[in-house]
Amino acid sequence: MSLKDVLREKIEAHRSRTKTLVTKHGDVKVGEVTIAQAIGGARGVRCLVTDVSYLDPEEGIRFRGKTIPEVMSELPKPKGKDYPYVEGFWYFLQTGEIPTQAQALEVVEDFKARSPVPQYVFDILRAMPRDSHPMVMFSAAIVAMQRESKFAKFYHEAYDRRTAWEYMYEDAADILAKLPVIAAYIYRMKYQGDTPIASDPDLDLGGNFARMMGIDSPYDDVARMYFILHSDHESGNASAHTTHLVASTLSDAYYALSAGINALAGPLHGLANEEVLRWIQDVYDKLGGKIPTKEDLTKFLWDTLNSGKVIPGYGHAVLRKTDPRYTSQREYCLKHLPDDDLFKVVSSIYEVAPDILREQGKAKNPWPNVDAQSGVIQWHYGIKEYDFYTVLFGVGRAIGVLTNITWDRGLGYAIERPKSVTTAMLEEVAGV
Ligand code: NMX
Ligand code: MLT
Repeated sequence: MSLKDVLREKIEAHRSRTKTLVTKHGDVKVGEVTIAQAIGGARGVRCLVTDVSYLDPEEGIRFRGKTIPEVMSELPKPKGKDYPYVEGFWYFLQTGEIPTQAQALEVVEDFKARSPVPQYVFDILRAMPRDSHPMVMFSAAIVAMQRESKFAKFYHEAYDRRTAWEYMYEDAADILAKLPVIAAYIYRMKYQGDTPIASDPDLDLGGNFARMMGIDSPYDDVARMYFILHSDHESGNASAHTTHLVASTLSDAYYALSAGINALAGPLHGLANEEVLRWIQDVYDKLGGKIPTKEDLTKFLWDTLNSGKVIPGYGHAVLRKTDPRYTSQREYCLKHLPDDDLFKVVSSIYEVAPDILREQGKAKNPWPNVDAQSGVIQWHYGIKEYDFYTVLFGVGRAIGVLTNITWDRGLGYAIERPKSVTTAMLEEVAGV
């Protein structure tokens, strides 16, 4: 059975569960909302539903019930490689089933057919000021392709909510297959003297991305690892939530993903991986190029906090332990680049930052998140233009959010529209 046939079975089987919950148990409370939550970014409010991934504060992320080590070991891999096919991971996230090698390869072939990017996208990118942020270019390229949307066409010509997910899936797969081509094009155009590299039809998504970036093995495995690790973090994070919100209006996947990418571009969200490198380079500059010691880092961390800024790469809205995505990338570094100077600096920050954040007493989670470690690996393989890092995060994040909006349509989730209240109403409830 093809991925889409498996998905059809899964979605149809799941619909009755959703329907029963809404029609028979719709009044059951899942939680309550406090004033602090209403003002404080809805932290901890349980009002989103997804089965694609779940984030436990202590354990970290599970994709379709599996931990990161389980995903990395159980999914099929290209011959001689350490990390799974991104295409097989897409199959897994969409269906919840581990694909066989043949099923993963079927998606590899399907994505190849979907990967050509319309020429007008390159023309648009080339017409933009070269110093536009790469996230602006990335988001613009995605929304520019909206005219290709099969969902939008279906909506206007023959809309039927029962089959709407199929068109959402088509758009989702079309977009994901093109994103590595667009990301690599932006990189080569903007930072490598405008020297785009053509894709290789014999390679999988990770291998092809490394080739189009112009970086040798093991960067293909780095790409697979990176895209999988950044794919999903349940539904409440800003990029996933934005994508879901926009798609809930029956906007298509092009509009929705472009919006989600814009959310990812905030420094408190995905842009933090760029900020980590910016912060470290700033420390180097202030020390005249000397590698900072733990004492130097302690001083700079306090200076950062005392100037009212956050320590990028540390803290989390949900997690209360070291992010397993940080740990997974750290393990990669320990194996492949233990002597890298930047890795040593990042490790030293890990040794001092949690105590400093605890002493400062504000952050609820003093531990590192995914962004604290990801830049080191990219830097090591030659991507020193750190404002590009969030684009890489965006390619990965697309896997999760596009899966989520496919299921949103499959299960007929409603347009999102929470209720707002006024400050006076809160004061009245609080009795002030
Ligand atoms: N450095 C300094 N202060 C911090 C940090 C940090 N790393 N993390 C949290 N705080 C502060 C936070 O700014 C807030 O201060 P105030 O009361 O003055 O507004 C206070 O601690 C309480 O915040 P929390 O409840 O612990 O965190 P919240 O859920 O509001 O925010 C983050 C979560 C991730 C936005 C926050 O920890 C942060 O700004 N971290 C640094 C940026 C970062 O690494 N973002 C990437 C997150 C992962 N991603 O890829 O998206
Ligand atoms: C993410 O991957 O989206 C970040 O860790 C932020 C979050 O989960 O809130």
